[in-house]
Amino acid sequence: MSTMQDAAVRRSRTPAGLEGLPRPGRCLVMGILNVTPDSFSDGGLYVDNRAAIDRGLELAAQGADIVDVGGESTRPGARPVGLAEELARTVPVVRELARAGVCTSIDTMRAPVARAAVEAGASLVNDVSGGLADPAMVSTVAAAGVPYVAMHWRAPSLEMDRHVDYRDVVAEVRDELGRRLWELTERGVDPARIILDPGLGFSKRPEHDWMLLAGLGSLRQLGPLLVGASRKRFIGAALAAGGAGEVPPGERDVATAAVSALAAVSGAYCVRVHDVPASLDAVRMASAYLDFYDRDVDPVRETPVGAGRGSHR
Ligand code: PMM
Repeated sequence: MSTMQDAAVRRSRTPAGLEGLPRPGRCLVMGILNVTPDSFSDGGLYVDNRAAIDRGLELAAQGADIVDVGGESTRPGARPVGLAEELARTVPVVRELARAGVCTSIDTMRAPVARAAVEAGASLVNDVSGGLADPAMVSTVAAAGVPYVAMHWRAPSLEMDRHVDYRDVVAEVRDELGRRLWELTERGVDPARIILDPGLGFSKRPEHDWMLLAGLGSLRQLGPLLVGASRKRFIGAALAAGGAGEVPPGERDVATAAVSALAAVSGAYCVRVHDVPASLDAVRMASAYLDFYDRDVDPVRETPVGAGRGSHR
């Protein structure tokens, strides 16, 4: 086969896409919009609804395929917000962005917030608890019929750092995600709408995050993957390697883009990031690279992206 034919085959094997989400033929870029006073890197910047809407429009103009609106910080140790407060922070922002034609997702663990956001126009529910925090979430997303991100999660923010023991983090996260997938499907969520997420930084030490990133090829066998590495501690720690402590969150965007490229080359369906332009360039480079990837050298990557879906469909 010629190189160009090779490239065409490769192109045809990029993620087919999920119903209702953009299909640019490369790894999607989800822009983060935290409407919170206390998120770890952008808390307090967009607490006001107007400022949040403007930032969401800016993320979309920068090329975000999806804008992810969240009203509750999930950083380790964060305290939960009241339901009314979370609704007030997120739903008007989702409504306004959706009205402007922006593909929007809602980052919530609460069924009533997911339901209200979908009614306001959200195209996807992003639940860091994978349906474990609110017993009503699974039936809510099953009824809503929108794509659903189920992240690997072991405990609420206040306790997550007490659940970081793994013998083989990739195998355990794969098993735990596999069980979530089975249960979600059993309870009526369309498997073709499920995106899984290894949950970097959630009940993980920095070395676990790196192992999971390096193990994406194995996790991908379960189905499409979202990777949320942006500005997280494991990046700050790796940048400071050789020195003391961590590079601060605001100085982690270039490194985040590098991780986005690695995730995309490993077959991630979507990366969730604060700085959209850098990661968009990164996933475009990954896509161009994959077009000419020499599969003879690495037959593992030959598995078509999303092919693993057959294992749960
Ligand atoms: N990380 C955060 C929040 N939401 N959602 C998914 N699906 N995956 C993640 O890794 C994830 C998430 C925490 O980061 P932030 O405070 O910067 O939003």
